[in-house]
Parts: sequence; C-alpha cells; structure tokens
Amino acid sequence: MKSLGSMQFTSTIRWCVLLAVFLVPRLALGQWQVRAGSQFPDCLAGGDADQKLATGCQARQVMAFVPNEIWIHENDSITWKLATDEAHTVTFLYEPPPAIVGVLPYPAAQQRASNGIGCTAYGSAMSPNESAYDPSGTLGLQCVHSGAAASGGALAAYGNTYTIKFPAQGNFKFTCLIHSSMNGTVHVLDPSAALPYTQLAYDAQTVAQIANIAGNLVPPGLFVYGANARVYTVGKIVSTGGGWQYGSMFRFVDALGNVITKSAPLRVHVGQTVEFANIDPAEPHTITFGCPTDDADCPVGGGPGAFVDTSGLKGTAADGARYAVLNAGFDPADETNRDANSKDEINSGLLIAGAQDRANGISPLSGTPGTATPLAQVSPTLVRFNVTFNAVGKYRWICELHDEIGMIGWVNVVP
Ligand SMILES: [Cu+2]
Repeated sequence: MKSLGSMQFTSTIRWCVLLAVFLVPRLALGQWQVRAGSQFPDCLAGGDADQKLATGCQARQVMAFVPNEIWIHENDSITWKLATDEAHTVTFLYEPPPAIVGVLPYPAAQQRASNGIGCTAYGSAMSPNESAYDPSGTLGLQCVHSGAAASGGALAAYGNTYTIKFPAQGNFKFTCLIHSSMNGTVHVLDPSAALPYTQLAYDAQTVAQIANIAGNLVPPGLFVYGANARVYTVGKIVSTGGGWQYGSMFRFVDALGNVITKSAPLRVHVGQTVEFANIDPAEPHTITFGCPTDDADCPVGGGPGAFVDTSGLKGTAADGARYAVLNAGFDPADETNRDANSKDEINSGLLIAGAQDRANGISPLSGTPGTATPLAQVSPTLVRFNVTFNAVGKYRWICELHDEIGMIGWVNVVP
C-alpha cells in the first residue's frame, strides 16, 4: 500500500509530465531578435546635421536587415529593432503558394507598394505590432507592414521595435518598402525540425555583417586623373542567402576618396566645373544648393525630383549628364536658414542607378501597385550632374533626401 507521501510524489510527477507536454513547449516558443538597419559610427552628435558632418556620426549606413536570413519554428516570433537614424520598414507582402514548374504558371504576387500604401490592398496600410503573418489568410494577415516614421508607423525612431508572429510554415520574403534593395528571408519550419542557428549565432552574424557592409564603402582611386574636379556618392551591394543587403556612405567624397567637410572642403577655381556622380548602386541622392525643393518654404518647389537652376542656364549634355551654373555669391544666412530669401538655387533632381542595376528593378521612391518597371535593359538613368562655379565664395550644398544625418558638402571657389 502506498503511503500518502508516495501518492503525493506520483501525483507531482504526473503534473510535471503534463506541464512538460502542454506548458513547456509554449514557454519554449522562440522569440528571435534581429535588426533593421544599422549605422557606423553610431552616435547622435547633438542631432544637428552640421555637427554630424563634422563628427562623422551616422555616415556609414547599413541598408540591410542583419541578419537577413532566419530559420525559426512555427509559432515563433521575430522582433526587428531599428538600429539607425535612417528610416526603414519591415514588410511581408502577399506571397502566393510556390509555382509548380511546368505544371502551373507562376501565380501573381503582390506588386511592391510604397511605404504609405503598404498593405492597403489587404485591409489596412500598416499592421499592429505583434501581427501574425500567413499569406493564406488562415492564421494571420496576408500582408504585414510595420510602416516607418513618415507614415506614422511602428519603426518611427531609433530603438523602436516591431514584432511579427509566424503561425504558418513556409519560406517568406520580406523587404523594406523605402529601400527596394534591402530584403531578406524567413524560413518557418515544423516545431520538430532542427534549427541551424541559435540567437547567439545570429548576434555574432549581426556584428560580422555590419562590419562587412559598412567597411570598404569608398572604392580606392576613383577617377583621380579626370578632367574636371569630381565629387562622388558611394555605396555597395552585398548579396547573401536571404537576398540583398547594401551599404551607403551618406557623405560626399572627392576623387581621392576623402570625405568633404566644412573644414576640409572641395577647392576649385572660379569658372571651373565640378562633376557630381552618384555611383552608389542602390541609393538615390540629390545635389542641392540653396533652398531644398522639398521644403514648402522655398520659392522653387517641386520635390526632390525637380531639376532647378535659378540662373536659367541648366540643361542636359550630350552624354546624358545634367548641368547647371552657379553665378552669384553665396548668402551666409542660407547656411543655417534656408528659406524663401535663399539665393542661387540649384537642384540636380534624383541621381540614381538605373532600374536594371538595382535589386528589385523598381524605383525605391515610387512603387505604386502596378507601376513596377520591368527588369529590362533600358536607357542609362541620371547619375551625373555638372555645376560650373562662376563666383568666388564658399558654397554649401546638401542631399535633400539625407541632409538630416549629415549629408552636406562644402566647396571653396577661389580666383
Ligand atoms: Cu542622399
């Protein structure tokens, strides 16, 4: 006959087994931590753009999910942390079941949308934090979009996080709806499957990938012996198993690869022409002197795509480069207060690699459903802009898209 103590022990064991079967698997649900974007050096410099230029803060942007290929179990969740001052989204677009090659045609996937449109075609533009993603619509939303700062989304500021649950098995692509060449893959496996990496391994991959993406962004040598003085914006694409990552230097560099700053400006003689070339494979930039055209206070608006030269001497050269002429002196007040009184406005419009040269083959700034540009070989797009300086002075220019993180240049025009 069992003693009372023995019965209690047996009962305890039974409860432990029940707990092990029903409770422990729930406690063991994976909760994975990765990053959306990163930057080096990772500092604030008071939040002032000119201070950021002076100190180098945030210059090298890791335009990537790190890591961007993740293996998890069904019902696990992944948390992305925005680890940069550049805006990004985490977005799982609607993904049809895989094609059966030779049997069924490839099913229609969702067209890439802009950040503001997001998942509008599948309910609401943005999805709440901790949404579940299941393209079949059975266990979760068919399209999940974090949104970014511009759209009031979850990833509004450095350090914000966004979590997505994965109740359905499958292999899912995800992307940033602001940067088309920034994407990744999540593999959602059966709970019994072995996973190739631990959280510790992903943390180590994150450190290694950030170093790889942010390193060697400036190609050595550039065009030292070119006829004109040259200024470059540079970057590189890194391919991984998950898709694409890229790194961009959000600064202007000279033909020797040196970053141009206020204390180390570009120096040219009066009458000389400077060629600005965006040789970054993914990121668009502008060359903007005076009031930015995306500023509502400016006398000449039109947005970052507007080609502006208030001297009236703008045009396009035979080799496709745009040109403009800066005739009058620089207004020192424009340095800190660019407004309707700013002088000498010049805007290149978007300098951007051709659609066929970018990962997803569409403009990261458009992307309205149904407007994707095919990956055909098309005419070269605008990447070069020439400015002739006809007046002695010190000139400040910005990239309209990225000046807030220190993308500012200086040129001293001497006799
Ligand atoms: Cu830029």
